[in-house]
Amino acid sequence: MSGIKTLGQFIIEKQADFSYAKGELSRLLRDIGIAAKIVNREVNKAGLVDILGDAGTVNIQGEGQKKLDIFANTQFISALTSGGECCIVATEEEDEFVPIDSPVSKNAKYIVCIDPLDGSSNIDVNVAVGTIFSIYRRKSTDGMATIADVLQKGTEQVAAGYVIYGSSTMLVYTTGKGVNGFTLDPSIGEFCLSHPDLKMPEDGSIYSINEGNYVHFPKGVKKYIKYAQVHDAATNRPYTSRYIGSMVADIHRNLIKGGIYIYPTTASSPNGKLRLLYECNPMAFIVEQAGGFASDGFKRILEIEPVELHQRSSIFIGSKKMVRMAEQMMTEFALEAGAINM
Ligand code: P6P
Repeated sequence: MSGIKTLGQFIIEKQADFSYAKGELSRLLRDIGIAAKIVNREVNKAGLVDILGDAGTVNIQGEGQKKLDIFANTQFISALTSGGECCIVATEEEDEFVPIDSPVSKNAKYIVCIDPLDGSSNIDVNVAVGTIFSIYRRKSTDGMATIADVLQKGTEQVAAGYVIYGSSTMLVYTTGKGVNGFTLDPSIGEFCLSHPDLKMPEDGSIYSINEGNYVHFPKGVKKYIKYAQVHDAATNRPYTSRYIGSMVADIHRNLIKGGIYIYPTTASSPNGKLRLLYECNPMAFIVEQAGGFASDGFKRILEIEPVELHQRSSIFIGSKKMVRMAEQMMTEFALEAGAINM
């Protein structure tokens, strides 16, 4: 095992970095890693067993649930329940938050917000999907944790991460001291450190957006897309358009190569499509820790005050210079429309 550092070894090694480290956060990250390996096993053989396709149910988002959505949701809730470090799970797949009330969780200090399987509509066509998670410390000090413990700003996160089930399976996470990536080695069943201290390029030439919604985009987004398509060698334009339809995969690629992912308001998603608590906040924490930036077009994602569990937001996330340019164009038109007072 010389030279290999597993996720478990890395977590213990870094545990000293946590100002309140008594091992709980380490154990919580371990629990998430275990569930990710179980989900990975099913995702990898999805074409061979009866786990493809629709579950025949609809989540609170009004989205048809895939069998793997339900499977992944169950696996993460089960792992977090038996691990004993989590007192509430807020998941995209459940209408309400899930209180964890088990003998081993009596003194649990952490809240986990999770999208168990993001991009699941891609599973049936063998495109990368992902899990996204966010970890907060509970604020309340007695009794059962409540919704107030869940509705915390993104700046309050103590950790965040994603798993990408792609050509290889990777777990990428931060505890606020940089971002590290681990690749699953199936031969030993361990996530092994493969991308230490990930840094997002400050600029890039990849833009990721569903241009099929162009007619409904805000003017600032339309201007940014046209800007991306202008021929200007000095600024590496025209940019390359890359949109997988799986946020984790698009952001992971942009994290490594540089780029911007945008999901703005559209006709069908007037408040944005992506969920603040378990998609935007964790990805924003990770990207900012790697040197990038995340905005709703006007305001830093991590500063948004959540008011309800399944709250949605626009998101512009990626290389800092690209996000700032897009914000500039959004603000230009917002001023015109009188939407904001500068
Ligand atoms: P659209 C998947 O459903 C998801 O939440 C993200 O992973 C992805 O980037 C986006 O929605 C795709 O949405 O409307 O472009 O199909």
